[in-house]
Amino acid sequence: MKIGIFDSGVGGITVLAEALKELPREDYLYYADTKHVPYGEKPKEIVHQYIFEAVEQMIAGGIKALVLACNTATSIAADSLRAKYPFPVLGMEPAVKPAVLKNDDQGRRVLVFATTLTLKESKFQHLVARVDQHHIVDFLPLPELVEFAETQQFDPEVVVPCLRQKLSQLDLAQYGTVVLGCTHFPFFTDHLRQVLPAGVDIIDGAAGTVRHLKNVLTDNDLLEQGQGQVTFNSSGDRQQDAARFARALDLIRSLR
Ligand code: DGN
Repeated sequence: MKIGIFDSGVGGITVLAEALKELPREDYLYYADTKHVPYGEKPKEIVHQYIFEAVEQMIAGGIKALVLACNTATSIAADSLRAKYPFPVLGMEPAVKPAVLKNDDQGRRVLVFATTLTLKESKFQHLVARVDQHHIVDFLPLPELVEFAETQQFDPEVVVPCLRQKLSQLDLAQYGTVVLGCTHFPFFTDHLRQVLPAGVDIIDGAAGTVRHLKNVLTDNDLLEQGQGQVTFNSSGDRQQDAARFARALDLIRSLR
């Protein structure tokens, strides 16, 4: 059976790439709800319903575990999916904790980028309240990057000025680490480096989630010797989406 990897769109490809690196003998079903992307600015209840519909499609494709390769979907539906389905459900978590641990004693601040929904949800707020004792964490929604990733707009002449404008309100010199709390954002690591001061770390949650996936598969005796095959599926135009996802997979592999 396959490992199911889910996102609203192309962002989960950044997690798929990591999974293929760490678990190359597994087979994967990558499913994206491209009919409804972006999730990040929509009402929570509607997004919750979209996610359950998408997961039913994935179950029909035969999955043994589900990775919510989407911070927004994780905040909204991970707990209710776990309550409903018997297979392991893994999610993303913005890497705030390691960022705080690293910067707290150096007197630097941490900047988290995510979708509006992720930042608004109690899961994120509780995480920050738990780990950010000295109030060093700031956050900013960057829905523009989701749009750019979906339209495969990676031209630095378009993306970098947009980032400069969005970040102009912040004193960037005070940050030690930037946390990418949306799986669409790692495509823009090089663009962000052009805007952030030299030396700022940029981290995301893909490696942590895949490490967790490996442990869960091992503990549940679910590891398999497959072919490393990836099946792409989506709620939108499947052929076009599959071609887009394959290009995105090549891109993220070239960046890491
Ligand atoms: N890639 C998703 C995330 O990590 O939150 C959401 C993108 C979106 O649908 N806005």
